[in-house]
Amino acid sequence: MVKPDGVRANHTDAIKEQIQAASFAIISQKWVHLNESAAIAFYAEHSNRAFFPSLIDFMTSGPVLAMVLEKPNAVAEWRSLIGPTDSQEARLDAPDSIRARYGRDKQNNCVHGSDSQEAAAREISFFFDEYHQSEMKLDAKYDDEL
Ligand code: YYY
Ligand code: MG
Repeated sequence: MVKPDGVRANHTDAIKEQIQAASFAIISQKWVHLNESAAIAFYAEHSNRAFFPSLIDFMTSGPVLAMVLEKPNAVAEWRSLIGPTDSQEARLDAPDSIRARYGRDKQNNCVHGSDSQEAAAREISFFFDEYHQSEMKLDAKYDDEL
């Protein structure tokens, strides 16, 4: 997922180029504007953390681009391409990573990546199953660019 900061700063095209250069296939993609309940559901595992309210504000602050990426060992490969959670740490440890290049800090880190096969299955279902669509507002603003 390209998060609201990445979309706002127009980094989506550069990120997609990096995705394709790393030999991922983009299987599905969708613009979505998460509402509060959708953002809370997506990040439920972090609901007790001090940063949670701020994370929810951030994640609902604008549209995101959700994508299904395919590649052998995709979860680990994508986590490696995006780099560490904190963009400032990423700039030190993984300077070519997406978070190093386009993120700003721990919260504004530009992209999300599922952290396991199970999380990937859950998160793909969250964004792409009809059942969940009432949880979020589809944002057709840029659909012609997909
Ligand atoms: O999976 P990843 O995104 O790398 O990090 P998580 O530890 O799962 O945290 C999810 C999300 O929460 C992170 O991308 C930004 C935000 N966050 C934060 O704002 N402040 C922190 N100290 C830790 C995480
Ligand atoms: Mg995570």
